[in-house]
Amino acid sequence: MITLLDYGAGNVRSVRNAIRATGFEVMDVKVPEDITTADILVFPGVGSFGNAVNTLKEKGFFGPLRRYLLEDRPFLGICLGLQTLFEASDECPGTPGLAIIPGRVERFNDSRLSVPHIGWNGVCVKKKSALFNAYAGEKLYFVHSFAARTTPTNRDSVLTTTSYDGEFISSVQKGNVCATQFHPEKSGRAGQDILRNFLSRARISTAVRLSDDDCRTRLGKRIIACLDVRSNDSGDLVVTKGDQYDVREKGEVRNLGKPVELAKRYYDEGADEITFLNITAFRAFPLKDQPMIEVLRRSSEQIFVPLTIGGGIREFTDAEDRRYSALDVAGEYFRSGADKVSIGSDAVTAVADLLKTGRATGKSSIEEISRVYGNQAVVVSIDPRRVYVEDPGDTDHTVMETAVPGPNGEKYCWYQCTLRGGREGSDIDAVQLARGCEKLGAGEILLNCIDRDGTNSGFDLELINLVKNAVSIPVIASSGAGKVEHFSEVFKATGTDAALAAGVFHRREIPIPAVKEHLRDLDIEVR
Ligand code: 1PR
Repeated sequence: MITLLDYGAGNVRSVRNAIRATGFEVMDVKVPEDITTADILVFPGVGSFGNAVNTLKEKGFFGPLRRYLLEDRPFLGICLGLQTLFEASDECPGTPGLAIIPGRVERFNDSRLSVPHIGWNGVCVKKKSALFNAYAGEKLYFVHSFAARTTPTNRDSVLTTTSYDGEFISSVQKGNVCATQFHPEKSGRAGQDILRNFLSRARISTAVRLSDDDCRTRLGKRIIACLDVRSNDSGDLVVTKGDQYDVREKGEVRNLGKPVELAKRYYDEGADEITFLNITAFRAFPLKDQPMIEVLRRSSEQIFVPLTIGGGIREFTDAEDRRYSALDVAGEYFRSGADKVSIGSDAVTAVADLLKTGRATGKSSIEEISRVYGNQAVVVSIDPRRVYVEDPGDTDHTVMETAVPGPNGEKYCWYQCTLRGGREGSDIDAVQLARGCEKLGAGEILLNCIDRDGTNSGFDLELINLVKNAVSIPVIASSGAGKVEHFSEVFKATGTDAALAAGVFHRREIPIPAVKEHLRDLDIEVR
């Protein structure tokens, strides 16, 4: 029986599912005594350092947890569960951590790198430990903006390090107290092995220090499979795919498969993440859309890479006049197994307000959700389309000279953001939206392109460069992939952090392993 310390806010469903998949049962900490009586305690911190420590204190968990750790009892911290073991964090100066390991957690600080550090990176093993039994050097999944560094005082507890802006601590072990900055529950089969190694030993044997060889790891470029999901005319939930967002063929909604089965296939093929977009969620209250919640629940039981869900994340009032905030909607998705939510239309509205008043209200969906679940859990999905102009002076928007002229030979264009899946235009351009969302606290941009969607003609490199250069959060390039060369092209020609595709995967035109193999051949780092 594994005791899970869930202090309420986060997505611990994926941790629970991953533990169960290794054959163990899980019970939740409900009262402080549950910590005292635990045999093996797992703490997957979620949100921010300050929020985590303060919530532990409010619930009366902080003292018992610290005693449990000082007694050297079996413990696995994940992500913030590692960071809170340190003395303090720049994320919340003045709030002391559990102080089990000496040192301070710092923000990544290199303007050339995307922050958060999201994706699959390696680890350099500094100590021999049962935790990494049978570990064969696979990449593991990270998502964080802050990290601890090796110092002379904590060096003995450092199990592995990882390279990003220099070297940071990616796992620690002090006696029976272990913690990982990466997410074993989201790191595919390698992560499952690490979790099993920990859980199957009530006592982890003392780690033995290895030599201090120079070792560097590299963050991989991510390949994401995207499933646009909606009901077809018979009411069945199907994966569909449009041409420039039109998903109907001869009047019928295209049916390319069942969501959970298809997602599982992509997981087995080696997709680094799976994204579900509930593409008609703007029409109805998404929490009434139980099939979508069920898709998420079932997927998260069998898929151990990050799951993102988008569609309908905004404020709603239902037929009984009950109000649901965007945070309520997102919370339901997180509890059902999502690791990130993706906000489309509502992000345009939030940034329009921001631009109008010049200040953030703290009440937008992006701000509310990132405050509780952390920036890394909030993706903004941009649906832009090109608007051609003859002269840059014809508009106030960020205009770009393009190598792909318009229908009347126009050499300039700007990217108009749309709402409701391209059905409604806005006066916000893609650069304004991306910058605005970053300011409001989004952790990542999913950059679609209506002009390229479903065309198989390649990614819109001009758009991707424009947006990538405007923000420091990671950008996922989307729309237009038609052959493996399009993936290498987008990684070589832009700084994009990930590439997402739908049609080519659904129609089995390119298997995901073929994409990875092609990228590896060109020395582009992938998992
Ligand atoms: O506005 O918060 O409710 O979110 C709605 C979400 O649904 C948005 O993320 C929006 O992008 C998405 N969406 C709405 N309508 C459509 C549609 O296709 N009719 N999907 C749609 C479009 C893009 C992709 C596609 C890529 C890659 N999303 O899903 O996966 O373009 O395609 P390809 O590789 O086949 O070219 P809200």
